[in-house]
Amino acid sequence: MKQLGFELVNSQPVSCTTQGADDIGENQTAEASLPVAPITYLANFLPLPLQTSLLQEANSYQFEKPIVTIFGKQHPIPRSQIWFGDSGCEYQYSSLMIKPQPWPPVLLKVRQILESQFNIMTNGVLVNRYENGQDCMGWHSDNEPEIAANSDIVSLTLGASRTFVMRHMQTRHKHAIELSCGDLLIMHAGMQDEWQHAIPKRLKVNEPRINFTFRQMIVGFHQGG
Ligand SMILES: O=C(O)CCC(=O)C(=O)O
Ligand SMILES: [Mn+2]
Repeated sequence: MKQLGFELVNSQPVSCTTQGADDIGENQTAEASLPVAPITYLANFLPLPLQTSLLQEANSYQFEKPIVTIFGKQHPIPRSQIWFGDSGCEYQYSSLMIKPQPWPPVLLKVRQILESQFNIMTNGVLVNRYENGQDCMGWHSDNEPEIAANSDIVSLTLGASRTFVMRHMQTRHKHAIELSCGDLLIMHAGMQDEWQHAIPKRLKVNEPRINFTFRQMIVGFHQGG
């Protein structure tokens, strides 16, 4: 198996493999070091007390499972989600227009930590709740036009570990990284242009996972149009 790696900034080594999203076994990983995908991975970034209070707060979020139309057929998305953001930060997702809910206090604190520690400014966060390993997210890039060009997207994981897979759009090389409770993954500029990512099903996972992707939106993008 050919091993490739990631750009790692102030981070611990990651495990990766070049197999596909569907054929990556749960125990098949290997250490890698070559810089490839423009990401930064910080294992166990969020302090335990903040993990606990954020999980507690997330229990009160009003998650929804929107119905999307794919090739003319209607499907509920295979996870639930909620969008928090500043005023003027509407998010369009598979032809659905989602209005931002006001920031809850603990999530706002995490946003401020991202600003102070990394100088990463965000004004919206998509929270995805994967009930168990049946819930998943298909291949995609976060390349919607309302996301500020060349901005970083920061992903924080709580709860169950799940595999985050990346696929280079041109070479089709694939990598996988296991995201566990408290881990932070920063997708830098270029990631959404050159790579897709996904969360494949993991039938052995029985616990919920909550993922927060903090984004910088163009304020007012969907207003007046
Ligand atoms: O759950 C994850 O780690 C990925 C979430 C994601 O890709 C997204 O919200 O766009
Ligand atoms: Mn994404």
